[in-house]
Amino acid sequence: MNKAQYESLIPKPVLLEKRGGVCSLTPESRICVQAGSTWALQAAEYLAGRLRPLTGLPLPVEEAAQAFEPGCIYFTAQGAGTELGEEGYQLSTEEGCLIIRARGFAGFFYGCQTLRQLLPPAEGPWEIPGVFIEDYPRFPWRGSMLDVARSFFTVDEVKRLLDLLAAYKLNRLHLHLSDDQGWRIMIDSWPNLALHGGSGAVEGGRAGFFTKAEYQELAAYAQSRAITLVPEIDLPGHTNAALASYPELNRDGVAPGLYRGMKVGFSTLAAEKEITYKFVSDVLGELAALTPGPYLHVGGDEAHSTKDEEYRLFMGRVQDIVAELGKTLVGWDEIIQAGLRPGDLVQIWRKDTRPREAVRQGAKLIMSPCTRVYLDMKYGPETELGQDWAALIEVEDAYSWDPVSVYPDVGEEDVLGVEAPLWTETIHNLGDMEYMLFPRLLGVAEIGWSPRQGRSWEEYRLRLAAHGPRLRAAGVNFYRSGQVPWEER
Ligand code: IFG
Repeated sequence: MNKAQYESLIPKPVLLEKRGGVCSLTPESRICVQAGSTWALQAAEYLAGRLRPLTGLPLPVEEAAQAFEPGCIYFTAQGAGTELGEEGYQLSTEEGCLIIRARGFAGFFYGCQTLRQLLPPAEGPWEIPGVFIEDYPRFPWRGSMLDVARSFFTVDEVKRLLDLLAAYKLNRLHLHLSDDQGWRIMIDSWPNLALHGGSGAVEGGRAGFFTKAEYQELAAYAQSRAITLVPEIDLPGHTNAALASYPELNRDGVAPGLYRGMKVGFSTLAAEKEITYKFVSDVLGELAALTPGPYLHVGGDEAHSTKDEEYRLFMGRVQDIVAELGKTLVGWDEIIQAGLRPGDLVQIWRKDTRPREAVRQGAKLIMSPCTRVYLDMKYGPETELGQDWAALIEVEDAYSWDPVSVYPDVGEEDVLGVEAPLWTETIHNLGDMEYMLFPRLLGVAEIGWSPRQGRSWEEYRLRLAAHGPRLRAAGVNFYRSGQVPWEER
């Protein structure tokens, strides 16, 4: 049993006790599900779908047998304590079989992700080392953001990202669907947004847009991997693609051309025009109807061309619209100045923002500090891709920080979690996306999931090194940082 399978688990479990023996998967092995548990059955089917092609074993999924049989995998809710919550699980080898105990789909699903990492990355023997694991997340919001507006990414590419997020127990994918350079979702009542606004991109980027069916396909795919899609329509700034699509949205009634540059802050909706609020209401209404998750992200960032008073007026009406849709509002930290409502979520990204003010108004924080988790930032000066305006972010920089210690006056209960954005002004294809996200995103996943105490770069870097063969087996185009002694097995 190579140690890697114990010591390359990412994110690190809350509790792991090594035990003797193994659970060996053989042609006789079955995946058994407690009768009546639809969540367990869904997770078991997912696991079978992943292990059959990997191992070549039949691994039939059946209703749970009474007695536990060696070489079998069991899913059951019995014995799953309340401390596990919705996303926690217990995974243990007992009498040569493997048992996953959980209370909800996410728990069973995350037990499968850990089980996958306890099996070898690519070759047999398919043995799970004797182990007892009890595990559950520190934060409920653990995510990444893909900017499909500067440069578009296809349904299959987003599905690939969702698979990789799920492997590390990340449970939010924020899709930045609109910006100056592109509009990426069809809105039936304003079709030109996608038809015209989706026909451009940043220089060197890709044009395109999701049809409603494609967006719903992504939302369903995410849900089947315990991931909630968080759609963003950036308002009132970052709106050149919308303004270019409808002259009547513009203050002077003249539509600007499509924009292919990299500047920010030059565009704004006209807060004094009533049509602006019909536009916002129609767009968010159609998007809300498409989105199974509870969140609508309304952007709010870098509205440098919107007067402060106009911004406050505009954001107040947007909050009314989101509330009427029964959704939870998310916004970049500039929305703090517009006045928040209890339950709003504020995504902290800037160095000089005031999170205490947001918390005082009843908001919760999603931590995305640009100097730590803006993964469009270069690793180092030699990185060709990406930008460097916030910081150079090597693998250690993205790992060695804590969401609760970024600001002195923010406590554990104020922070909902962590999210690593990937802006795509310079990232135009899947390979480049993977290169910038991996391996830094694994560290973010650990920050979001694992206990704060005991976490250290010195220990993590060795675990990440041992995890390298797993990234390679998954075909991930990851950056071989010189900070990590990669095991090139
Ligand atoms: N800031 C802008 C993004 C993107 C980014 C690139 C936010 C909230 C710089 N706004 O980050 O649109 O241009 O690193």
